[in-house]
Amino acid sequence: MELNKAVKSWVDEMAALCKPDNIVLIDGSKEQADKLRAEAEKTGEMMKLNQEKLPGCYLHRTDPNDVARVEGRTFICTSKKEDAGPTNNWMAPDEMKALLRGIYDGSMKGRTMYVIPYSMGAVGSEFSKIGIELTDSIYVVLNMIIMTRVGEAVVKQLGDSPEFIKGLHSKAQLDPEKRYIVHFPEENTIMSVNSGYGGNVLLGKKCFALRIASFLGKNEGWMAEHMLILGVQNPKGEVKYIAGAFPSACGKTNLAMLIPPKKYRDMGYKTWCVGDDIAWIRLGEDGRLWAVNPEFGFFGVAPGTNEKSNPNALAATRTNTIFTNVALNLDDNTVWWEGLDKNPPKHSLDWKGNPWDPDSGVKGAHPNSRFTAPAVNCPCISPEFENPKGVPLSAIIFGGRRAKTAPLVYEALDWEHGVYVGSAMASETTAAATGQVGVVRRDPMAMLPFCGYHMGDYFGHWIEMGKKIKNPPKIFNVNWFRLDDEGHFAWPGFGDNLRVLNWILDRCEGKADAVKTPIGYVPKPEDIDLDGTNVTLETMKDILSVDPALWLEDTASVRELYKKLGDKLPKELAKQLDDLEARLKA
Ligand code: OXD
Ligand code: MN
Repeated sequence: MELNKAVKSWVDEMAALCKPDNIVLIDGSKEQADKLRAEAEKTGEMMKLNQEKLPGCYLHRTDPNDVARVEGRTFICTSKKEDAGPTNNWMAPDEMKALLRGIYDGSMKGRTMYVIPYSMGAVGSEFSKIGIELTDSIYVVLNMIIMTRVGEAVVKQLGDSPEFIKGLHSKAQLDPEKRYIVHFPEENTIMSVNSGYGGNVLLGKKCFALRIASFLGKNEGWMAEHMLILGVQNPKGEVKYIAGAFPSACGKTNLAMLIPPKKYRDMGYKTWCVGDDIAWIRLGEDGRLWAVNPEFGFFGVAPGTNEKSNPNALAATRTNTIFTNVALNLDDNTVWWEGLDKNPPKHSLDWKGNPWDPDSGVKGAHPNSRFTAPAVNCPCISPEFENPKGVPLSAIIFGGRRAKTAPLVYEALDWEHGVYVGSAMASETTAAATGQVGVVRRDPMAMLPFCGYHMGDYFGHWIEMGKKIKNPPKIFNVNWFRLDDEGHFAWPGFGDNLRVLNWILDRCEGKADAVKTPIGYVPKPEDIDLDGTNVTLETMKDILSVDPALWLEDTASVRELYKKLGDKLPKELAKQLDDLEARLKA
């Protein structure tokens, strides 16, 4: 396997900067991966788990100061500041490169630089794009092998082309003060340094497939979105696809792998996971939107994953999985996390590797501990997962965690109103990013931390796409987290969310009724099937209700966000906001 001239010359340049002792090209072979696993075991970078119970599984612990994405240290370095926009950190590219050069200089001394050729999307698909990640971490290599398609086939596909996304990662000294996750969208380049945490260092994921790809998508007329893709198969055997954007850790992976309630399984319903985190979406010849999941695995949050919440995800983690920052059961060399079951191991180490007492009040697993699992392990992985053409979208759903404001589900009036609904998304913060937990923040399309350019231009791109789509998917908003007056979740969620998805898909086919309200079309309480739940019609009425006063508070906060975007805010959205307020006041 021979790298082309463009790749070689960039690798040489980066090697001259980072000064590794060796350079190793990742070929995608099992032999090489086995060798790397053995080496990581020897150095303690990874720990082999019980190979009878968890064949091919390993545990890794990050530095305790390095357990989540660092939004404060993530930069979009476009040549003009206004192109990065007010929601991204920015520094002039030359200034940033000078700063980074100092940090990378000699950072790989005594280490090996691994060269990972990888494809986001099935190799050779029209949707797909190629990246090369350079890293001094075996953990990164082994994660990238799970999360992307790597090796020889990718090099062959790239051929002589200089068109690849450059990604340079060095753990350096894991110094949080010198930690930078930097994107140069105009140069197809990502530079990540002083971190070893997945979201910062698996450069194919958030950095490439969202930040760089969103920028490419805007210029090339497609969309890179922070969305799951789910197929719902009805008893007639027809499969309809839904893409959904939710802020981090809002039950997105659970929805992507939803299991229908028993009644529905008995009727013949099935659900298929195409993707749990990212969707690349293009306009098809039929005038519909088509989507692929560019990833090859799942980088899921472990805590809360269990037999009830997500048996498919749990099953996916039983072989060839890398666990990061979970607790280690010393009795049988298996892993544990909060919410896995009610039996925390008695004899164990916590995520930092310290002896752990479950009764101490200290958590065994870090709240943002993760599993990196091959997608093919998932029992409900879609037969279309590898389809190079993707799947056609019937609906797009936006969601968030709102105690009171948003009803269980509503449908946008049309595409432009749907773009407004996405732009107005909001949720409580979680542990996936560093910072305060439990604060409501606006997170348009769940892209706030992942948009590689000005958010106003991003909204504009959505509006422009809408003008080109002859058969657009309908757009909906869901809120599984509405609370009742006692502060309990009023909707059972999980598999029962299929009842809501069915209403959504019926709406797409003109088969379900709705009430037109100021915020959009809301189901009649009796239109959502409650048979087999203990939700009463009264409760359903309550969680479908819309309080104009609360909504006017919300629109005021959307107005603040819009103000920040200045004259890049599309006039269509400004009008949507005015119109919504007028409808709410009427
Ligand atoms: C993630 C996220 O998927 O933070 O890790 O969104
Ligand atoms: Mn995500």
